[in-house]
Amino acid sequence: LDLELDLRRALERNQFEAYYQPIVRLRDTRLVGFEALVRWNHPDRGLISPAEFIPLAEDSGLIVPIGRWMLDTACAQMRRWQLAFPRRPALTVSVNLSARQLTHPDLLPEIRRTLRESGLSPRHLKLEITESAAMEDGDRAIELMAALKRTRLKLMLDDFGTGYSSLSYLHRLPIDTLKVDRSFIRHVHDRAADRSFVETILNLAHKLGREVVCEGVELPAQEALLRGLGAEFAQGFLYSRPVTAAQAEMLIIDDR
Ligand code: G
Ligand code: G
Ligand code: NA
Ligand code: MN
Repeated sequence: LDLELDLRRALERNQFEAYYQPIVRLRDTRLVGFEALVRWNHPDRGLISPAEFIPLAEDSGLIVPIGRWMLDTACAQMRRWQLAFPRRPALTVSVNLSARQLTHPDLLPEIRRTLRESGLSPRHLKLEITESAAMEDGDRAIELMAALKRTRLKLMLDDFGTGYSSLSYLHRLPIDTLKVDRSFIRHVHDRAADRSFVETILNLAHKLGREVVCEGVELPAQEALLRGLGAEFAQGFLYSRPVTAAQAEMLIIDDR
């Protein structure tokens, strides 16, 4: 369709922009890093949400060059911030990987190249892989994730709770962090069943030695409850919406 043709040209026309959403440590709500989220600034249609064009990019294979651009952009940006803010050396950036990218033969060499060219240390890069992408090609996905781990970067399991991964599969995945999907956070403060569900995920994650990011935190009541349950990190509109790099930089400066 037209949109796919436009998408094909969007990279060379510089129409993508990286937005950044803060991730905070719940203990003291200090900034620990950002999730990088792509935006498409379409000349006629304005800003198009990735929810609209990522599926198209995946079907057409365009997700591979778009993903490469995102990885380059996010790593270079985080390296610039580390140089500009030497008192914040631990900040990390997370980049989303779709199933199509995970199984692409060039993924590992591309990531090594990006790290080398940007000068970013791998421990400051996190890759977000959805539960469904991790399960799509079971054993192969585990092998790829293990290879990624050998480059010393961190892996996060995204949208956790929305897929159907078994406990034994979860146990085998070489991930560092679980991101609890925001659908479970929405009523964590006012529905006992949702609180029990999140509590169980937290117990499970911690027994397996994984840390947890709670997505979609919008209310102080949700934050207080999650802190009480021992969740390490949170992300959501309570802290900030996804913002431009310039606005994200102000958030780093304001974080004391
Ligand atoms: O930013 P927003 O919350 O509108 O993102 C909507 C969806 O698009 C989310 O599921 C998010 O993970 C996905 N998404 C955003 N940026 C990227 C990206 O760079 N690569 C991939 N594969 N998915 C992305
Ligand atoms: O699938 P993924 O977890 O990557 O999705 C990220 C998406 O979630 C982005 O589109 C972002 O705008 C959205 N998002 C981030 N924080 C919140 C929040 O607190 N509430 C809601 N409703 N959406 C959020
Ligand atoms: Na994500
Ligand atoms: Mn997510």
